[in-house]
Amino acid sequence: MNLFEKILSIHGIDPIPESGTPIRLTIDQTLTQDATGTMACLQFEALGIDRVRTDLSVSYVDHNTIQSGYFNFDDHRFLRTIAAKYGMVFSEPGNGICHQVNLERFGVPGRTLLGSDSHTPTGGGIGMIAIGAGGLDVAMAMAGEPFTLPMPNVVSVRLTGELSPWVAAKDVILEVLRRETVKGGVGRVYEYTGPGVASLSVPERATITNMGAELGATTSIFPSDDGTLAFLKSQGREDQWIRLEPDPDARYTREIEIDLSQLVPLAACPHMPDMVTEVGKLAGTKVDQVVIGSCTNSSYKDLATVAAMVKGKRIPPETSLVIAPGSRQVLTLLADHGELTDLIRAGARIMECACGPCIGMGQAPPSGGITVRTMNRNFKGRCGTADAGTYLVSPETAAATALAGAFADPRDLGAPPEITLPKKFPVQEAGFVFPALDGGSVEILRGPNIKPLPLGQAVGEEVSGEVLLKLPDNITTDDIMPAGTHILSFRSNIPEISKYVFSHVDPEFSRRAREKQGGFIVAGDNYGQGSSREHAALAPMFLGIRGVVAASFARIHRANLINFGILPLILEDPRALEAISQGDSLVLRNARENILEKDGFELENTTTGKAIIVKIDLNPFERQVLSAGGKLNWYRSQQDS
Ligand code: MIC
Ligand code: SF4
Repeated sequence: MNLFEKILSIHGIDPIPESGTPIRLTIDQTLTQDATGTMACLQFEALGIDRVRTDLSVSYVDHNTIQSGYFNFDDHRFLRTIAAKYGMVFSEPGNGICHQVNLERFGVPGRTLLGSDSHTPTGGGIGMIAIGAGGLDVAMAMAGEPFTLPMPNVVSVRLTGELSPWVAAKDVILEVLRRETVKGGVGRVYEYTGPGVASLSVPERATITNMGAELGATTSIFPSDDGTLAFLKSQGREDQWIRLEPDPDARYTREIEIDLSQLVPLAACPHMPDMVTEVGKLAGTKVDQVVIGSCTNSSYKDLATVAAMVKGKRIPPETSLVIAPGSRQVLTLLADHGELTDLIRAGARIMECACGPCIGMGQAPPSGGITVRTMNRNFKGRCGTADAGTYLVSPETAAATALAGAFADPRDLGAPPEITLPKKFPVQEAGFVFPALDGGSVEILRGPNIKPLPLGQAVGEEVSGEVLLKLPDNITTDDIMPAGTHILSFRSNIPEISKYVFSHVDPEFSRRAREKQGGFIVAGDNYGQGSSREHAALAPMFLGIRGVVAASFARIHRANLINFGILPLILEDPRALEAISQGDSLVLRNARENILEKDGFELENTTTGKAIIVKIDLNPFERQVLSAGGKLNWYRSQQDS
């Protein structure tokens, strides 16, 4: 068995089914974050269960900590009180980014983790099956329901050799993205194997599994070996270690080989994480801003390396250097060891331990500017400035670039600094609130921005409407439901946030959808790539969107569409897109019967008179959920019957 299969079998999935077969995976741990967690908690509450049924559920506040206005603090207070009531651990604002903190504090090899954030696979760095999902799926997991997914194909990424000086884990995943592309991972798990694995620490492995999300993969995973034990020891959790490796004769659907010693510093260019080039080719191009942090690259080693590189130097005034440490533990260490002072003296701006600039929460670059970031996504506009270009690089390349004020290959800087990792990391109680055994008497505090959950419509005899928007390939959830300081404040208020659906693509979309009382969206390949935000389905549902007709869908977004009763219709022949225009009227007759029983059917374009053949690739459970108008409706109908 390969490692992924071994963990499935520990969780009762035995024998291992053919790829594509639905599997029901029991979930040991969940994580939620504030931007998706308020909805997940409202959904959990709607299930009517008195306490979470996982081994551990942690509610993090890390995305929206700006607190401009009462909205965010209201959300935080709601999350703190609902966590206490239902038995979740609460991680306070300022305690760090969910994935970094979860890895340090709670990650356990061989366990399963479901998180309402697409970068949950960070946990694969410590040998967990860690999967990102919509908030409703995570709420169901908190209620003890298994998570259903099609059995993925497992690809082996065989690592040989060792990284050369100045080449980093980030360059490994950028190389995988260069080869596999942003849609190459759909339906796949990337399992890292081979002799090169031992040379990578757990935080380095986590950088790689984190950004596996950009491949569209179900998850990525590393074995649990001596390096994993060393990491757990440093966190005072060695008792949670088990050795977990693939069998020597493990089978994979495909093998990719990467010789680590051949890699060079790489950068993903605007506006997709797979537009990868060598940093050397960009050398000399002036940059306005360098941002170091995010769940991909803000471990102690990452930031201590940056501090050592800038120590005693001055960042040029035309370039802004921003540092966002990944966790309170990392920040504490930087402060204790004096690296924080080195960063401050070099002119860096120090941010709170949170997602911050990664999700457009401040630190937007200047108009037409170039921002170089250690983050994982560079979608157009995500940084907060529509016409800026974001490049994704390693912390080493970012620091070299900040020092030069222009793209620079760190290999030109001589020998890299030697970073000694502490034997023990400071494990702290500050920042966490652990729940009491009985939360029955806790009062949940809700502010006026927390609005009730809207529900979807059951599918009737006919689903019809106008094509409200026609879009190209690779539309991201940042395109569908943008984030940023203003919009992110409305994650608990669907009527308000729905005004911003597609606002960066077509500012008139929301108004048009309301006027027409809903309709269809038409798109190319990989529709909905990127985040797990279910608001990208929930808000369109609120506007009356009944179906998306696309050449293909990204995994998490497809699940979110089904969860909220929006039909994910796949074009049998993507060339049929040419025959559909914005403004055309579409009708699906015998809708209920088709959804419940057929794999393919006709959608009529009543404007052109042409039939469009669509497929609907659903398992029996998804058919029930869709026809009920979403998972909550379905769940309630089960409780009533
Ligand atoms: C992201 O990186 O896009 C986010 C913000 O973390 C999202 C979650 C969200 O939109 O709240 C994700 O990756 O799932
Ligand atoms: Fe936060 Fe960015 Fe990571 Fe998303 S990708 S969890 S916004 S740091």
